Amino acid sequence: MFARLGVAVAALVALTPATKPSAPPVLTIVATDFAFTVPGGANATVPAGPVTLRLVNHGKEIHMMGVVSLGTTTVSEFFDKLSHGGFVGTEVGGVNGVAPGDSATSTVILEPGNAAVVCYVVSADGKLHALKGMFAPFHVQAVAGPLAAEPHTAFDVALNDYRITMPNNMHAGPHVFRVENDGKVTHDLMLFRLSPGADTTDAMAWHDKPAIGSTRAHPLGGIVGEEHGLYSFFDADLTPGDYMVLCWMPDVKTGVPHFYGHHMWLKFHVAA
Ligand SMILES: [Cu+2]
Repeated sequence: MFARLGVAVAALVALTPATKPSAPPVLTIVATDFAFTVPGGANATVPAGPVTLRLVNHGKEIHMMGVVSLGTTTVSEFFDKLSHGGFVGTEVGGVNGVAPGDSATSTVILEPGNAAVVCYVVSADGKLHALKGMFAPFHVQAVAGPLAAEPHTAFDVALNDYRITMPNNMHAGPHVFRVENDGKVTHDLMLFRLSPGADTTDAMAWHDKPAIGSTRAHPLGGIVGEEHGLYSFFDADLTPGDYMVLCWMPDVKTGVPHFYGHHMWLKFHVAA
């Protein structure tokens, strides 16, 4: 009796090691004009909890990668809605604008179920990249043990309707930002490095040609739309200079991006 109990306790101890949570798994996705290559293809699966997404842009246009959590909704239902101008699912963030030849990283918190990555950049012909093929499904699997640890963050960014709040004592170096949406509507955050002499209008020129952008405002990723109450993370290696963050989400009534219609942008300086 006691011997049997001893074996059972030993087995339990072996199954629950007292180790600290691991770093999030990293999923590297390659963007081309106009497709996403996801490791595992149609069978791509990631564990629930924090997952780090790295977007590598091998295309000639700017790309981004929004993550939509679908639960039991199928990806074909999602795509059907999207191609008719509608939307279904929960926007949980993603990697925002990445220039050709660049890469950027973001960590999102995923719930089990169906999910998809989507590029919402609009080409010069007015067509959404997603509808040209930049759309890929993946599956989020429930985890029995502890979830991966969230990234250690250097800076907190708060998004509200319609304001961005972030520290103004930024210094150069690689940083992790935690971006929380405290507003009622969905917001995103795109980061630009401004060329010397460039001003905010250079970043805002993106409104007119998002697939090409502006040579005086270089995109450095950020996070794609996240809904009320959600948070996610992005990495940025900052050199000294001037930067700008802005929210690209369209207003629910007018369709005009928040940075344009609601002045939801912020310029900041990074010291050496
Ligand atoms: Cu916004």
